Amino acid sequence: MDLLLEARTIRAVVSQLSNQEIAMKTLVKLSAAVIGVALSMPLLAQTVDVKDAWARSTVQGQKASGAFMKLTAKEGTKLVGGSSPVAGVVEVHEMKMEGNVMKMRAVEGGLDLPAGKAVELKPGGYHVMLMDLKAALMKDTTIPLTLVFRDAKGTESKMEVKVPVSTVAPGGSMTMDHSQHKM
Ligand SMILES: [Cu+2]
Repeated sequence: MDLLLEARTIRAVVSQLSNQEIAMKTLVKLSAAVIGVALSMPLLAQTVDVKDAWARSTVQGQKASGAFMKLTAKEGTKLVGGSSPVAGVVEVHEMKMEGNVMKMRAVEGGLDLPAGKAVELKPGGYHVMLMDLKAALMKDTTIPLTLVFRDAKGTESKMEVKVPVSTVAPGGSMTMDHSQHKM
């Protein structure tokens, strides 16, 4: 978990710089470096398999978006939160019909990931909510996203994933447009 501590330290240092634009650019570069190191370390324990991750692109001024993926835990755990240098707040959300109104809210206590069972986060259902976006999420870029898991014993672990930004789900199926969703 040294890499995550390093990322946190970098973030703390960068946040102290006065010029926000320079800070953001530096942060993006440093984050890329940290991910590069993480990917080159295959021995790092991966207890949750992340597949088909993507985040929805945003337009300038849009403050929120969603990230989607398929998660399969080796041992039962919960997705309890996350963080990303591109967003001020990252939460695990679910969307549900209440009467005939689609409502979104934080998943209390975290999203259950039963052992060996794929759990899909997708538009209109569970999603990782990216709020207080620092810049528009541009199509065909990738964003770093740190997922936070908590196992049955209450031990937290983190995993950093690179999430491609796209306008639609990979495969291009018809999906609900998250950008229309009012906070
Ligand atoms: Cu949401």
